[in-house]
Amino acid sequence: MELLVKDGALEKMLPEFWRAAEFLQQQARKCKKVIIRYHNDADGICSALCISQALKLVEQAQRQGTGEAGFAVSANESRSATYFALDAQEDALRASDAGARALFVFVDFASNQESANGLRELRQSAPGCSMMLVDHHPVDAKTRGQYDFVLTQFDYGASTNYSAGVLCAHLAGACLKLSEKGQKDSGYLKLLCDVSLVADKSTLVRHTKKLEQIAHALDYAAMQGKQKSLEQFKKIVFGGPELDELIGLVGQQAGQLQQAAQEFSRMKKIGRFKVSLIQVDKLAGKYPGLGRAKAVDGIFWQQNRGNESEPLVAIGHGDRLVTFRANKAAIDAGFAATKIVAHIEQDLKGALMAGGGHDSAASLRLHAGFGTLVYEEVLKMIEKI
Ligand SMILES: [Mn+2]
Repeated sequence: MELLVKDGALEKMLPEFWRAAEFLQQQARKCKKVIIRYHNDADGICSALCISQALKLVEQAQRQGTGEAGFAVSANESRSATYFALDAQEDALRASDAGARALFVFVDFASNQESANGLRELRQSAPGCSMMLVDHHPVDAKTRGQYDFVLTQFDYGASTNYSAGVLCAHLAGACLKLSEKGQKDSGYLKLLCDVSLVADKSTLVRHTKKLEQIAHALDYAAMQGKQKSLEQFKKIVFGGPELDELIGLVGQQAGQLQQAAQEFSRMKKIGRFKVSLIQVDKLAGKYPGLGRAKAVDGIFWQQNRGNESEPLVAIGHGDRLVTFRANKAAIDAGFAATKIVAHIEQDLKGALMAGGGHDSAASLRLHAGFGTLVYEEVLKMIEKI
């Protein structure tokens, strides 16, 4: 199998991709129904597209080769990094609809500690189901125990500089190879892989204008209105009128965010970092297709442009949310959002509903009224780095 990006850890993962591909195909055949659950952003969407493409071809080959009935594949978004018990109840209904066992594939989310409950609920409500995780976020030990198979680069010494899409593209590549259908889809997988890496700000790929446009368009489309089908997302990836229209909307939004940066953020030097303090509640509901955390993301990348060598951290703070973004210079200077999240999880447990992410981007969702307390604690921690 051809590697789609050059990276030492990825090469070491090759046998793991084969094992994961075997697992995915075996379970898909056995369970008759595959339910993909993807994080609702460009990386999650690229990941789901990779897996569904691979399974489609595997299923076709199986039907044509053996005359057996195939399996069904469906996909549903998750708007949170956490898989909740309520999601599990919904999924259990979907599984029972099929009148059979189901294989659940979770991509780009559901690896944090808070997801363990939801996964346990799924195990109970959809008896006999099989559960697989493909994610580049740190996998909590307890949560990991809920899965039948976990594919993560952390087992091979790589960092979160990966995307879930790079893992899914190689998993899909291994599936296609196993079903001997490979080559003609590798261009598509490569594109999805690269878009996902650009979307998650990875340095493993060159950020061309075209890749950035597709990544932004997917992010925008994901947040707009009702859930879209994977077919709709696929059209955006391939370009054409859908992509052009979204590029226009993304451009308008960038202008609005530039203005928001002036109105709702202020810069402060804290310790060794330049910190952009953003009033996140002021951003709520203002930008079609952008939640508060994503709006902070947009402002942060605007402020970072042209100043990449200075350690910049953005903190979006509101009544129920504290969210972080950091550029590479800040990470190199010692900033790690995961350490802050872990500290809050331990010391201000009562304030926290859910928290997670990686060192350069993470969020804390809080119970109402705890915003100021947590925000002040975060500032103190940054000063000490
Ligand atoms: Mn991701």
